[in-house]
Amino acid sequence: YTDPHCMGGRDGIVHLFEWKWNDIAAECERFLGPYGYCAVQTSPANENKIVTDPNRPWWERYQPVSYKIQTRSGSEDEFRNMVQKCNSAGVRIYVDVVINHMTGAGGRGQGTGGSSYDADNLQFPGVPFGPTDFNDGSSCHSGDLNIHNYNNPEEVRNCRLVGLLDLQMGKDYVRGKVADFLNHLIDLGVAGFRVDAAKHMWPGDLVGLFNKVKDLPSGGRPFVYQEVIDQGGEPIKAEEYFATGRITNFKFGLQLANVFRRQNALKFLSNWGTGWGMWASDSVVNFIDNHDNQRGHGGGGGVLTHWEPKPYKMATAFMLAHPYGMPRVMSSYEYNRANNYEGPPHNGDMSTASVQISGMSCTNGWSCEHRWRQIYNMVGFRNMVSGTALNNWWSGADYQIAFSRGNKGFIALNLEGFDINQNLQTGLPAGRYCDVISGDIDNDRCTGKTVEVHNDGTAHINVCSNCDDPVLAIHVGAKI
Ligand code: AAO
Repeated sequence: YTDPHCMGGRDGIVHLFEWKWNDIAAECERFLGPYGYCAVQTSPANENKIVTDPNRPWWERYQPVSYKIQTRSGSEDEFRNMVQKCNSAGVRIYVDVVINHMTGAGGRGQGTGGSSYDADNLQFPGVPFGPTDFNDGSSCHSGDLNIHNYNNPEEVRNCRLVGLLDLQMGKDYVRGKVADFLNHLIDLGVAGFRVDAAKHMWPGDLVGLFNKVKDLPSGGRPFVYQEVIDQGGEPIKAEEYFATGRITNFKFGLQLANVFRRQNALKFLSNWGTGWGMWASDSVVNFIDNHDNQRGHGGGGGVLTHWEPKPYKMATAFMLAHPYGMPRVMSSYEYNRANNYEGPPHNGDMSTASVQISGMSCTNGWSCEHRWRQIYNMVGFRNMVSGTALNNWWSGADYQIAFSRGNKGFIALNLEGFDINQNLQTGLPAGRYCDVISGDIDNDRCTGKTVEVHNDGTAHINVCSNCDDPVLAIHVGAKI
């Protein structure tokens, strides 16, 4: 479950949060394939509650009504087309699967696929699920059936997360219905799953569930990464979930936020990874921010987001240059930050607006961080250095570091108030290289800075200070 099934050497995931299936299909062909992303994490694909107060919030998609593939992102046919187009472009699809619960308690209505539901009576005929398929007072002893105490593992698993009706994943019938959904996604060509709210399901129940999930048509187990918010303070530990895949690493972004906000020295990153108390490299999916914590939901705020572009780009460059773990790049949309519930850019009827592209940028409210040069070029860097170790670590001051990746790539980062101006060992073969942070390689010439590497692998490295992009990165794929 830990193999991401990436096309040779790639390993970058982009979370195209709230994107429509037709737009993802187009993006795979015109950008993600050509620029070397391994995979897309999509928003939940199954039918969800239509929430009108507030009006169509992004989080309505985390309230399932059925496992029919019909949401604001599109129909099952559009979903199937997206997976086929992306696979043909060498880009895998991982689906965000919300399988711990159904809608919030109370109320009745229809979902985005037209299925009715009655949460008052725990009736979800679109699956079907009925009252005996949900945890109740016999397994949840919190009094009001909700989770209040994260220091009580039984409460966290058997009670309701923010009031969401909690499925009994220990029941074979429930596992069967959820497995049918996951197997249907595999039939459509999906390569893996982001398991929402995994902390709220017993690890043994997830083993029982995935035993019912088939191999991929191409062979091997689906790639699974489980959302478990573990920053060290609770009895539930992310490593409890290793039998069914990787885990989302919520320590990663918080620690890098401290460093790139200059609250902890850059030079201490010399042992980044398990040396900082994090899990093994092939057990994690790492990220700077995610859809929850970029808006203050989930694992607390405090992370860097695209609203702080300078440290965000630097931390992302570091994540992509460093060999530890599998990186996920967040791709967001703009919204009034006073209303953190706001859904994606939309048309008058609240349907999701298609992404408009102008040059390399998205224009109509989509942030498209994955299309920022300093980010997509570091995805290219990461692919080029795949499989090499980190060496030639250098630190010229508390906030100046540089390192190479085998004889394939070299990066320098500067958060001091003075420039890096040094002859450094790059580990690279002699030649002229384009700095892929300040520009691109275009018809065998650099649109940004050029770096001359001498026969002994050294080069004069100059990195600005107090500038927009105090990072320099070169690799053998950007040699002229
Ligand atoms: C909405 C409304 C609710 C309403 C509900 C039902 O907002 O008011 O009651 O509908 O009608 C998303 C939104 C929710 C939304 C939900 C359903 O975020 O606001 O509720 O859709 O529409 C916990 C879970 C984690 C979860 C996170 C949000 O463990 O799995 O809460 N994330 C996923 C999705 C998320 C989604 C759901 C789950 C539900 O990514 O988008 O919710 O499908 C501690 C715990 C964490 C816990 C957090 C927040 O975190 O450890 O496990 O996450 O609290 O409750 C330090 C600690 C850290 C701690 C943190 C915050 O950092 O180190 O451990 O402080 O206290």
